[in-house]
Amino acid sequence: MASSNRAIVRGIADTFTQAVAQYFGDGPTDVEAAKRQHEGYVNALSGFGVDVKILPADNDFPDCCFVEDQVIICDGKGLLTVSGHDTRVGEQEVVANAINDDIELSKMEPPARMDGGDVMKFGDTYICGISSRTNVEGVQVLREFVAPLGYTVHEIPVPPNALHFKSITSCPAPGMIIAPETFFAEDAFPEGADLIWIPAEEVYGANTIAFGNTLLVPEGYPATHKILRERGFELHAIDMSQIRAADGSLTCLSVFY
Ligand code: CIR
Repeated sequence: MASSNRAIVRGIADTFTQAVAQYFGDGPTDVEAAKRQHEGYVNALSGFGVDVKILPADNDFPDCCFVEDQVIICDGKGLLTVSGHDTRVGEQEVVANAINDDIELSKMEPPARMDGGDVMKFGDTYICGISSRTNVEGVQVLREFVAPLGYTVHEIPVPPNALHFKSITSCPAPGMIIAPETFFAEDAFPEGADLIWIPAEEVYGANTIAFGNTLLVPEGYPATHKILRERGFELHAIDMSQIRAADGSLTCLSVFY
């Protein structure tokens, strides 16, 4: 769910074809198309009433559009992560500078590592994936960050065929989680979660952003869209094909703060 009505995003680098990619895609092939898709994303957020601040891309960082990975926001405070991929560590400063007038920031230190794509707010719990990018030390820092604010952390293993926990899930409404069949054990999720299972072959369709009863969804996942409509959601679909080719999902492209 969108957790506030202001967000930062960051443009697509001219070097986007060099983005890290090993899960959903083999790497983007068309930077201009990626830029158009990113513009479509920004327009969609704006159309939902989000005040979007656009940070300039940096061609030294092909993955710089994926701002979500750099900071975890909790009730007006921010935890800057230690990026889970070495090539992405230098993306953070620009993100931190863009929000530090509004958000009190603290900084994770190595050996802790985390990508924001592994962290989902779920009521008074933060579900945190343990993945190739987020380690147990990172989860411990997250726990210490959210505990004084009244939240607990629920760890969940991310299967080896997925990048981040939220690459393959989302929370479309309080208490609900969209997840692909076969990727998780049912009891891996917090007790009482209302799980909306989608077909494994449409795994990319699991990541959505909710604006009230309307979900921003990636174009092209018909079985998932049918399931979500049957659950009573309205859908707003956008083309994410070039972003997907860089292993990016809808939530990866913004930080709501
Ligand atoms: C990466 O491998 O780090 C980028 N190509 C994709 C990051 C996607 N971010 C996210 O899921 N939060």
